[in-house]
Amino acid sequence: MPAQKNIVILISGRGSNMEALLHAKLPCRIAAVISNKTDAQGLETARAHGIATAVVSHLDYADRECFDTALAAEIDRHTPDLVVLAGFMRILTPAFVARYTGRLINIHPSLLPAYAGLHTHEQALRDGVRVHGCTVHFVTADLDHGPIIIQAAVPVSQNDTAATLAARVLHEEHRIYPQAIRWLCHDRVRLNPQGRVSIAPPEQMGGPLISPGLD
Ligand code: NHR
Ligand code: GAR
Repeated sequence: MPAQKNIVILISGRGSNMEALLHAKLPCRIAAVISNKTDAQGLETARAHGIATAVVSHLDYADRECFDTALAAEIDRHTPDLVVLAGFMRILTPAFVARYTGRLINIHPSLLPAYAGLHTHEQALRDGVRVHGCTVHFVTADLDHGPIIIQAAVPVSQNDTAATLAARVLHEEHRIYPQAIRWLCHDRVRLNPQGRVSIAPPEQMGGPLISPGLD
């Protein structure tokens, strides 16, 4: 058996995606959870699971380069094979991203490339899309435009608010993030030298979603 990979999770807040990963019994070791915010709720949850935690506050650094250098130093103490952004809210510098090429992933609450950036659910409701969702992707310097690993789509109802839509998307985030990480732990998914995602066969094709449903 090859040695288990180490993963480091970066959070900024609630940490429900992190918690889904803790409960998923992944074939890897969660070496640490690091937050850029001292008051992130997810830190408590991680500690309750006996996982090492650290805070690297962006407020303590003069600029993004200095913050990212300190963050990388804290991450590297845990010699991670994979660095996982789970509701992490700071844009990372190109130098940071380059250091972890092929080992840095994010979950984003939209069907990328639609709705990069913040307030994705409000944007989707404003546009009147009937299908929305979430995306796990490799992180590149191009914000929210890195190569896509897995996506989940959900229907949008005319009665949705940003909160009800966010909850429907979040439920799927908690399903696809553990799956993506399991593939990475088993070396079934990788970022190839052409900068595209390769998934080792057999790939299971997902089903269609029609929204609103047909009569
Ligand atoms: N960094 C790079 N280089 N590339 C990506 O794809 C990244 C990234 C850092 C974070 C997550 C992303 C998301 O899923 C992510 C992807 C924060 C912002 C943002 O505007 C945008 C996208 C994402 C995360 N952050 C503000 C900033 O000035 C701060 C906002 C706040 O603190 O609330 O960094 O959506
Ligand atoms: C999740 O919906 C995640 O996709 C999103 O924030 C939420 C974090 O929830 N991430 C971003 O918007 C990144 N900019 P969590 O802290 O409970 O996992």
